[in-house]
Amino acid sequence: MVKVVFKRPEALTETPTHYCPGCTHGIIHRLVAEVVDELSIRECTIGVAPVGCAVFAYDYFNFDCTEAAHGRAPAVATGIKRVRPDKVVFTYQGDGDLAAIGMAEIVHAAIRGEQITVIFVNNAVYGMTGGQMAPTTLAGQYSTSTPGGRDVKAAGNPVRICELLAQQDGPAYIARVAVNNPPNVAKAKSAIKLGFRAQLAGLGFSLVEVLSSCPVGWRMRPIEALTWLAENMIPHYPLGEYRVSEELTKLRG
Ligand SMILES: Cc1ncc(C[n+]2csc(CCOP(=O)(O)OP(=O)(O)O)c2C)c(N)n1
Ligand code: SF4
Repeated sequence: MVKVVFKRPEALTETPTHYCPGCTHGIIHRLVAEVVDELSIRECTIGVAPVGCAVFAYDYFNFDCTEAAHGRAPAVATGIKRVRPDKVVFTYQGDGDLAAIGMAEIVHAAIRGEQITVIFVNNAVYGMTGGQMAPTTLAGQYSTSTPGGRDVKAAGNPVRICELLAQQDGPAYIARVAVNNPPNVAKAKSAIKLGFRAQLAGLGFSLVEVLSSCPVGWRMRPIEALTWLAENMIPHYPLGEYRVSEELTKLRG
């Protein structure tokens, strides 16, 4: 008899994704799906898809999903969770969605300590619309709207979301991870799982920022993009846990 050692998570449909070759959105989808399977919450999970490249996430996840326009995913998730506290509700948002048009929603949801989990995919550009500057674009970084590199005097400084939200009292868990190599992918999965566990235990808001590549928007080959992420994004966006509530610390033992 053949032993199965690797298979598609039940929480992913068999739909091929539309992501560009080398894009790490697909890895992050898989991690979320594996966590949902391992926590046995597939039948009570509701995802909220964003604008941006993950707009079709509802086609790829094998559980209930809805769509929220223009950064409003945390507000939509808040409504769903308050009406159905028995559901596990998460948003999946890019940096343009979350840190630009949706900045107010994410800050207020975190401050209120809404019982939702946020998967925040930071690839430092607006991927879907052509690789323009996002709030997270690094100083000096090329984008289609900063062809000479981001000039912070003209465009402001890149925003660090974990550091910003970790100052607030509402969040139970705030962490930043990356998916540029296998050890980091494993750590990313653990953080995503803890984010969901915080919600399951009713401990408050949780957000996991995932540093992700956009080889097409960055005009790089996939492997070059992963190296660029490690050498440029991680120094500016340090990985680690920025807030772990006391209750969550006890829960994870
Ligand atoms: C108010 C507003 N301005 C612009 C747009 C166009 N728009 C749709 S997706 C998107 C980029 C989203 O980028 P990001 O959230 O970083 O996700 P990615 O595509 O990189 O995964 C933009 C600007 C919009 N939908 N709403
Ligand atoms: S544009 Fe960038 S973020 Fe969007 S699918 Fe392609 S590589 Fe991924």
